Amino acid sequence: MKIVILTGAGISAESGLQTFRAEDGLWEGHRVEDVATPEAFERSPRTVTRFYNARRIAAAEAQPNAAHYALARLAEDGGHEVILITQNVDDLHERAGFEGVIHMHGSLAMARCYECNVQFDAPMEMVVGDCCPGCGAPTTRPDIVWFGEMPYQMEEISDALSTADLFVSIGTSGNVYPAAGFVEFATRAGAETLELNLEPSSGVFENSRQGPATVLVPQWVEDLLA
Ligand code: BV8
Repeated sequence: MKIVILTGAGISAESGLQTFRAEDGLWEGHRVEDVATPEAFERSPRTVTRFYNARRIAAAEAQPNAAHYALARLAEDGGHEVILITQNVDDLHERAGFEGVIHMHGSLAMARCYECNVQFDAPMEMVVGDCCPGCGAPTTRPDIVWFGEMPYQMEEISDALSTADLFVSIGTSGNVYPAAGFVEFATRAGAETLELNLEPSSGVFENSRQGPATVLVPQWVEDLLA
């Protein structure tokens, strides 16, 4: 069976990483539009750089949880073709052993030059004006897809969604597009759909289970591999 999985901040919540929609609508004390847009970076590059440095450190200090490990086990088993698309910018899926994660919103581990577009490993703490290892210009930024920017690997994602037998959404509120539209795309392409989330999201799924990812995901994988 070809399984396409989309994960969001909820799968990393039990690893101690904050999700985006805390009740006060603030995210690590910031409004999203003040730190996750190209305009924000233009307007206050130090604030945005500091914000991502703090999240890069938090992600490095966090540990993958049972949900991350269960997805790696599912892929390793080889009984099913598993494609994992994550909206998360942490590397917990990789550190749990999942290979070939599609980071559609970029990754804290990477930086890029907005002059020559070369991508490179991000230092733990980036500094505004750091020079690009490619062209030497002082034009480096976190390799994160901000609001208003095109997500990565959309071609690969469309191919996966149009040929999936099963689409599973884990730990995402379904607020941000185009990711929030994947379930509809998969449904139209004839896939079964399942949501594993703390509470129902805005998406329409054939099956939906509520609970913490560290309980639901290992259970779902065990049932599949049994
Ligand atoms: C694009 C990287 C087009 C940043 C992120 C008006 C103006 C401009 C744009 C738009 C607009 N209207 C709509 C748009 C499009 C916009 C959008 O969707 N906006 C929303 C707000 C309406 N989208 C974009 O701009 C995208 N690009 O459209 O480009 C384009 C076309 C042509 C040419 C150029 C461009 C780009 C969006 C990407 C933004 N970057 N992340 C960073 O991380 O710093 S988005 C960020 O929030 C995440 O990556 C994620 O995608 C998103 C939502 O977060 P979730 O993962 O869902 O987390 P959330 O907190 O919301 O929910 C957590 C869930 O987990 C909850 O349901 C909770 O119940 C559950 N949970 C909690 N604990 C647990 C749990 N579940 C299980 N177990 C637990 N323990």
